[in-house]
Amino acid sequence: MTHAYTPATALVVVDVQHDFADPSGSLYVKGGEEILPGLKAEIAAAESAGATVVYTQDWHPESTPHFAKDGGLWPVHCVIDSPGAAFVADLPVVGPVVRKGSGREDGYSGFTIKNLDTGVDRGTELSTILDENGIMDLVVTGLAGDWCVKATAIDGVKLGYQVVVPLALTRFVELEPGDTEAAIAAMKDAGVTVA
Ligand code: VGL
Ligand code: ZN
Repeated sequence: MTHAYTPATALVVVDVQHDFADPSGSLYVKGGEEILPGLKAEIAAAESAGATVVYTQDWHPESTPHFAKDGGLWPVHCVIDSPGAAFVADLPVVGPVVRKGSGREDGYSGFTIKNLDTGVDRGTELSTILDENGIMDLVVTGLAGDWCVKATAIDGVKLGYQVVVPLALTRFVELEPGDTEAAIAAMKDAGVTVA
C-alpha cells in the first residue's frame, strides 16, 4: 500500500545510491536493493497525486573527516562524480536532487550539514524546495534508516512537518547490534510516524 499523497506531500528519497544500495557498493546497506520495487511504486503514486518527489545524494570529496581514513567513521563512499555516488540505475529521478557532504563536513540530515572546522550547521536547499511547493507532510524513505533517514525525518518534525517513515522503504546499517531498534525508537520519540 502506498501513502495517501496530496499536492502538499513530499516523498523524500534519501541516498539511494550505488555505494549504499548495491551489494557491490563500498558501504552496502544490507537489503538496500530490496526497497527498489516498493520505492518505484511510491514514486509513481506520489507523481500521480501531484506530490513533490525530492532526492538526496551523499556527495563527498576524496578526503573528508567523514571517512575512517581521515579520522571519521566510514569507509570511502559516494565520492563526487564517482560511479559509487550515482543513483542506482533503475531509480526514476523525477524531481530535484539535494547533494550533501561535499565540504569538510559531517552530518546525516538532508536538511543540515555540520562544518567540522567551524562546528556550524548550514542548511541545504531541501527546506527551500519544500517551501516553494507548499509542503506540509513528508514521507521519508531510502538509506540508511539508522543514519540519514533517521536524521532527515527527525529534522523534518523539528521544522514542523508531519513525517512518516515506512519501514518497507528503508534498510538499516546496524553498525552496532541494536541500532535498528534504537533508531526506530528515536524517530518515534521525536514524533515521526514509523509505519
Ligand atoms: C549515510 C553513513 C555515511 C546515509 C551517509 O546515507 O545514511 N550513512 N554517509
Ligand atoms: Zn556519507
